[in-house]
Amino acid sequence: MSEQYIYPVKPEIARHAHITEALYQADYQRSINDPEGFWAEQAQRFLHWRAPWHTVLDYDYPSAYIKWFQGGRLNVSENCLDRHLADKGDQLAIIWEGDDPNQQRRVTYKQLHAEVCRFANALKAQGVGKGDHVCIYLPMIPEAAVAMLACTRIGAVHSVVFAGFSAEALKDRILDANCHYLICSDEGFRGGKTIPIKATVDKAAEQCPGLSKIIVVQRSGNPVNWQPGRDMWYHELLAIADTESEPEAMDAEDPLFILYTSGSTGKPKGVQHTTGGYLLYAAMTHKYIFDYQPGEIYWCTADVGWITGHSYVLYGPLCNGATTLMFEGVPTYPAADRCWQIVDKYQVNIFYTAPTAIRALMAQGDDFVASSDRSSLRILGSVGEPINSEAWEWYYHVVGQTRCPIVDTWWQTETGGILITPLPGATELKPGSATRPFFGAKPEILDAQGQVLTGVAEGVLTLSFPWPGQARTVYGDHQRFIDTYFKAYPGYYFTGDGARRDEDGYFWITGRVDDVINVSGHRLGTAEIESALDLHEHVAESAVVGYPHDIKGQGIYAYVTLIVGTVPSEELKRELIAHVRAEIGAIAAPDRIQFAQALPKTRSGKIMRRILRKVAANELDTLGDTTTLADPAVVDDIIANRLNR
Ligand code: 6R9
Repeated sequence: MSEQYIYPVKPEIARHAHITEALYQADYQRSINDPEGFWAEQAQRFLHWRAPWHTVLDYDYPSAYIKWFQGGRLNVSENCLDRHLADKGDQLAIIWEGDDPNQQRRVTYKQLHAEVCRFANALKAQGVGKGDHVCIYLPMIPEAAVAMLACTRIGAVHSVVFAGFSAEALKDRILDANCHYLICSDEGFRGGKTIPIKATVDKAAEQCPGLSKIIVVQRSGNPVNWQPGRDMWYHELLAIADTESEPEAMDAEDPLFILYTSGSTGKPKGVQHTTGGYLLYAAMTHKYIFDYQPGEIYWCTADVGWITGHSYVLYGPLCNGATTLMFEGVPTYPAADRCWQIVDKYQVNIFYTAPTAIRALMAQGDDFVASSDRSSLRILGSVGEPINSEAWEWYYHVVGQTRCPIVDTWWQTETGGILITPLPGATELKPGSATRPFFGAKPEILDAQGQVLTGVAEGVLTLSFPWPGQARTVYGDHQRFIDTYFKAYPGYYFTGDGARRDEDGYFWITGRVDDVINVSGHRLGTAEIESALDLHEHVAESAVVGYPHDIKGQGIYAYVTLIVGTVPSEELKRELIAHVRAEIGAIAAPDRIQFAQALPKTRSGKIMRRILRKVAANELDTLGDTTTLADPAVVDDIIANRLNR
């Protein structure tokens, strides 16, 4: 990497930054040499505790036993709301911008606290208690924040399901997490379209006998089906709810939420996070990585249905008493200048989004950006997938006018918060590199045999020591948690990502090394999409791989063999795409479907995905060894009929 690609720290940012290079060096060393002392100090600084902990950390990676701040008691909503009332009661907690540019709401800490207290009481009145599981299927409206915080107030565990998932996917998640309660809206709005939320819930609920109460937020006001006794209006429950609510003092290790994510097998994993460690990690990373300063307007574009929405729309910012912007819509509606209009409208200082959005906006041309002022912007962030240097440079030069450092933040649902990232006042930037570990993070690159590689190296990315935000288990399947993350490389947490470390010790994430693909920053297991396709009556077998896609990062390429006698057609392709949408959701719809006579398999019957990936990427000269194939002619047919050329 030559010098010209290094962007030095900006003195004007470093001058007021929470963390400078000298501080980073000193505190990073301390966080590694004395993790317990370091984290105890942070836990005191960032959180309000009802009772002190007796043990900072107790862990055993082989059995995936991880406990932080045992004995400590605290409440998440109290930390995010009550303790700000004295000095920030009238400050905005949430700025909400509707899909329709003429709709907005401003919610102060006082107002948010009042509504959360009332809704917490409403939930209690419906029988929701400590430890109960509540499914939340809501669009990006302030009530999503209220619902999540109200759960934490009474010690209920939320499982937020992204409102773009289908009824089928929602049903699976309700059943797996054993939710008896669900909170949704009548409808949602996105990009000018109306999304049928309650209707989807009704369909899922048909197959969820345990789901006894559904609370519905009125968003559109259009009529929806109603099952008296089961369905209740949010506003009606609020109207009769008490305003006083004592937060439940939770154990630091009590479950806080479950969030489903894709793995390399077909069944999504309910990643479980706990109370104390997660909140500390979300708050501390938010403050230092975005260099959040009091009074600033902070906007993370993620949906609350993903971990980024949990940690960096809601919990981190609110725990720090920040003003967080929640956007209901999409970056291209009504036009591709929407984000910058919003930045100007609310004088946003910190903007955090995904590379796929940056690439989509870049493709629309600079005029959409140039028509706005954006001088309020100070820090830019990126998350969800590797950012290509072209998109990075555009983000830096065009959006940020070379004024704003970009924090390229690497992390995962399972890590709870950011682990590898630049710090605005400390880190020299290299476009495309997530740079260096955050405090307490000990990334190691291992080779396939599990040997630790030092210096300049490329291999699988692991972490050799716990951090407070780390997930504690997969709900209902601790063995799967062990098998997925702690078995392949004993003594290490295995991320599923590959990485390279350069001569400056900077990390470059190279992408997933398992059968997970990253489409527009969304994690999808290829096995999940295959199972959906295989359910279709005309499908004999399928294999799904990712291929390079200009906007989405990776597109979905499905190879499908049909039941004998089925005639392949464009119409059938459309039907299969619609079928996957119905089974999982629009985010999983294949971009390309290739009908094949057969799939390339080894003699032992394993599909050779390596070859399918190469064909999908149109990299035919690097197909590699095909001699282990049972029938090499199969590949010739697949190459002849490939769609990407
Ligand atoms: C936060 C989030 C996690 C996977 C992760 C990796 C990819 C996320 C990245 C990145 C390169 C970054 N990923 N951030 N790759 N650079 N800055 O996205 O969580 O949905 O669980 O996805 O996303 O492959 O393993 P999640």
